[in-house]
Amino acid sequence: MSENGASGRKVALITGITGQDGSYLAEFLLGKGYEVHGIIRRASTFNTHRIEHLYADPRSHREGNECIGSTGGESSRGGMHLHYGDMTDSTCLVKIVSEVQPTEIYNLAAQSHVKVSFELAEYTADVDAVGTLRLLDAIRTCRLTDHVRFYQASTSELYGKVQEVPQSETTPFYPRSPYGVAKLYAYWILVNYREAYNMFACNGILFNHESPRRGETFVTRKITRAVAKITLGQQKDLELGNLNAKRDWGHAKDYVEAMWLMLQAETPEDFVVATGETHSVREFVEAAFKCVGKTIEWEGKGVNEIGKDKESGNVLVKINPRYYRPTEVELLLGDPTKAKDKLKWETKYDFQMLVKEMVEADLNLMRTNPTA
Ligand code: NDP
Ligand code: GDR
Repeated sequence: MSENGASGRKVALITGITGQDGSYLAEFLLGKGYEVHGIIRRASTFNTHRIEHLYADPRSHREGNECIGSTGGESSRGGMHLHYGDMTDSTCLVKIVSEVQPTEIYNLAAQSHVKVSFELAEYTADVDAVGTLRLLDAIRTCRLTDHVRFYQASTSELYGKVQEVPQSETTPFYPRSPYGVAKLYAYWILVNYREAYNMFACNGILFNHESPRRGETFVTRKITRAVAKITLGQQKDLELGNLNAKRDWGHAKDYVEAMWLMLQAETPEDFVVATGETHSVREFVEAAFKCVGKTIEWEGKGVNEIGKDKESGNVLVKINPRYYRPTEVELLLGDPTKAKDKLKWETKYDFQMLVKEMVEADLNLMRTNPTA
């Protein structure tokens, strides 16, 4: 049994709590009776829309948010505690870890967009690679290495250029973007700290996972938003890049449970979390349009390829090369056998359920708020 369980304290600190995964993880841990602390960045507009429902009174949260902005302190509402901080600022990380005395830390904060990382390569390395080092060192500075369990949001982007299919914990890494390379550093610094300081620290090598809370510029959400807007007459067509890239897409709700399971295990290990099924971007487009009764027919090749509505003949999908990446990850397919066997992790969602939930959520969103 974990040390956390023995001491009875269940205090989680989540970096990246305002993101897709952070919001589902916070919900999940609050449901398990954890005291949940999150690190948020100061932004010029509210960046807490994904976690507002976790506050007893969202209006009072906003006041609280202003309050922590002016005092530099902490906001606590509805069982959740928020702290201003940033992965680029080691002083604040030490201060927060020292104050919170967490039993579990989930490091989800990242500049997480692969294409953007080619434009913001140094910043991505600072946040995703050195940020992880800063947080691990904050734990050492606070003398908590024996008392805290650490989860690192590693990624299937580590595999990059195809070396082996399906990809498992033993597949060699070959990242193909500044994001992937930054995450490779984070992966190995965690392994090093685990071995050097005997820390309970795990890499979750998670394959793509999506949900209605997915950021709007990732391909799945971009597609489901466009399908909703096209259906409601708010948008004409959808521009995409590489339709042939294949991804192993799961649901974020299933994946945050795997994060937690890793930290409840007897020993700290690294795990692949995936569905074991892969689909192309093209297949995702077809499945999403099918949810609104449209069949897509493809014509042309490369940048000239188009996707037409079979019934009306209207062009609904076009290629725009600006969405191509300088180096692409063509095929991801994970082998989740170890997580299933050792953690007893199971998925509740399949591909069709995921696509349907995302399309329906975006239809509801665009009906009530066409400018969303
Ligand atoms: P999101 O992009 O939705 O969320 C990223 C979070 O990190 C946000 O809360 C963001 O804050 C925060 N953040 C960004 N930069 C900083 C910084 N400098 N300091 C503090 N916080 C920062 O990502 P996901 O929820 O999808 O992913 C969570 C983690 O898992 C990421 O590390 C990602 O790289 C990794 N991952 C994701 C996968 C996926 O398919 N979703 C698969 C494998 C790994 P703000 O809201 O202010 O922008
Ligand atoms: P990915 O996700 O790069 O796998 O990283 P993304 O949804 O951005 O791209 C998936 C694939 O779709 C292709 N694609 C497009 N992508 C975007 N964003 N926009 C487009 O218009 C478009 N057209 C085609 C891409 O080229 C790519 O092949 C995500 C992030 O969450 C990472 O943080 C995480 O580590 C990995 O998943 C696992």
